[in-house]
Amino acid sequence: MTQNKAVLNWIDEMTAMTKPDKIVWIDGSEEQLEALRAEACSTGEMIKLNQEKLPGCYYHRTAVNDVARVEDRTFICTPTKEEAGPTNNWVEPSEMYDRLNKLYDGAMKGRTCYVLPYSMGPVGSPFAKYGIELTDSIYVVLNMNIMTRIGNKVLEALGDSPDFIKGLHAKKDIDAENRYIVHFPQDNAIYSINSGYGGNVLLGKKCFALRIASHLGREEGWMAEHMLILGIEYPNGETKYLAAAFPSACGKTNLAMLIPPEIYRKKGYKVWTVGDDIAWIRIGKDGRLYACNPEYGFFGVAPGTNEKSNPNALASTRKNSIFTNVVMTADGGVWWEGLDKNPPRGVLNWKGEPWDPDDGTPGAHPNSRFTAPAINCPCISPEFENPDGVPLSAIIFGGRRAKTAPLVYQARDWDHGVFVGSAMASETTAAAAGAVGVVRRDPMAMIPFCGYNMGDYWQHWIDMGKKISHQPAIFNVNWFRLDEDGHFIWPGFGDNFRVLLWIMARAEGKIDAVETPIGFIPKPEDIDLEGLDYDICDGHKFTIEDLKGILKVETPYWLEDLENLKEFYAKFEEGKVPKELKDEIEALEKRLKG
Ligand code: GTP
Ligand code: SPV
Ligand code: MN
Repeated sequence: MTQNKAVLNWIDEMTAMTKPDKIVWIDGSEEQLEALRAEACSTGEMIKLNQEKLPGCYYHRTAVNDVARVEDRTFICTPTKEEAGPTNNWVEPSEMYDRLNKLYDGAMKGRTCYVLPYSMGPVGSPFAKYGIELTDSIYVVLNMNIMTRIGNKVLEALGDSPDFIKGLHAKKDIDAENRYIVHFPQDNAIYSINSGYGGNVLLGKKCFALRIASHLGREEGWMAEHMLILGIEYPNGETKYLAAAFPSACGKTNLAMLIPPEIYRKKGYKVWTVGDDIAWIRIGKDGRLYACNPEYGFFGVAPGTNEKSNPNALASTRKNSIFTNVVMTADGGVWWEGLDKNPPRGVLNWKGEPWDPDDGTPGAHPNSRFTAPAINCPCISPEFENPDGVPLSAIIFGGRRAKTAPLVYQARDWDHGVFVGSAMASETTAAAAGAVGVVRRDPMAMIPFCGYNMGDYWQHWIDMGKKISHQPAIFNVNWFRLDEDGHFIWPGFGDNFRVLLWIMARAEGKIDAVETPIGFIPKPEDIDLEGLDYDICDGHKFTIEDLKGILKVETPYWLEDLENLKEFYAKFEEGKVPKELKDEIEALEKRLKG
């Protein structure tokens, strides 16, 4: 426990409001966690899986109305609406506190309130920030134990300091109408009520490490980004790092754990995973950008994960993991669409109903997830716990675009790169409640996660560029171009390594490229296609002609997209979109019409 007055007073205040029967401090010990697992199994909240096949693994189903982040119920309650900006939901803070106080009144009656101290970033490192989550869910405690560093060591590191992020989570009635995910950046506070699903309730993740942290980063001169971090080890033993921002369910976990094609493995190339979802980025003493993964585990999309697409992710889930909303088999195993081609029979679907694979419904929810310890990952980077992070040579933006965006292009310079990030758009996925497959603007993959006005966020990016002596090169990728029949053209997954090598060669100024109105694209012969001689689909093999097709800049689509981007910029208050970005959009239009 702790003598920290700020912590104790806040807990008194919150528990006086929520009125739990019991308060239990989570110390992080294996004995206490094991007792909680047993308790959750005794009430049916969790199910122990087959311990021979999946040692230390558990299963959980959320309510059927509670299976994804809820962006329309997520609020950034800054003192003024302008501080939250046009892309966030906003309610005046005192009005929101009134609403919440009513909802939380007695919300934990008959329940236990767990006090969960956690750290984002290695405890005691320059990156680390501490939080305490009060929650009435054992599922949350057990997931946070995988996703973050928890327990007494965090309280010790915090000492008497009042500098911690306050998080209050109550499951209440899982009532979708009264679900709230609320952030008060000025108070370092997060409130979550009426949900029990991942991103809504594991408050260290999107709520703290992105929404609150992006606000802190702006004030303190660093950045919190929705980015994976990976290292490429070259045959000479050197390792270079990059970070990449893709929207939810657009391939971060897959890219972070990529296994290079055989021809490269034979030469001695290797990819190391530093992070798969969030990067905190600071300026190092040498003037370069350094990135650290504040998380301790992976909360990954299950469907589509298999021995071929992402063997490292699959291996990470084989012990001490939690599976949410997947299929549970009769012998206590798990299954999801895309795991293999043999759907099991006599099983229960994500809703807990007997499921027949032939009935046309998915067995696992499309946003079903695994929670796996990062240390389980066979390719976890030796730098994973480096308190100073890893130096970035390149930053990649990307999205899911059937048309428009080419496979890869490089921005002209930092400011143009920030523009490219601001111009990101992607088809929506099952990671958030709402329609799937609709193109929406998603600058830097941060539209659901930026804790302040996105115009100010862009300015922060521009300003950071001015403060660093070595700016990483900035790129945009799109693995998701479709042909007329709706098939992916680019093979993707491990073969994305071919594009990463071009990116790194460009970042180091080692090869030429073709200048186009949108930036630099590869000479087709500079993307090595050796070994890409397998069937992608229906007997089709990827050819240099296909490559040329997906590298083409389709001017009419770009001009159309520019109009859409202008409308998006126009949503911002006068003067909020940085002048640098306005200059970039004008220059791009000129070059395209050139
Ligand atoms: P969040 O955890 O929601 O932030 O998602 P993420 O960005 O980590 O996405 P993830 O790697 O889990 O991939 C999501 C989906 O995209 C899965 O169904 C993958 O199979 C698919 N996917 C990932 N990489 C590729 C790729 O290179 N090509 C294609 N076609 N699909 C991919
Ligand atoms: C995402 O949606 O980007 C995720 C999953 O990584 S969640 O934790 O639900 O936000
Ligand atoms: Mn994510």
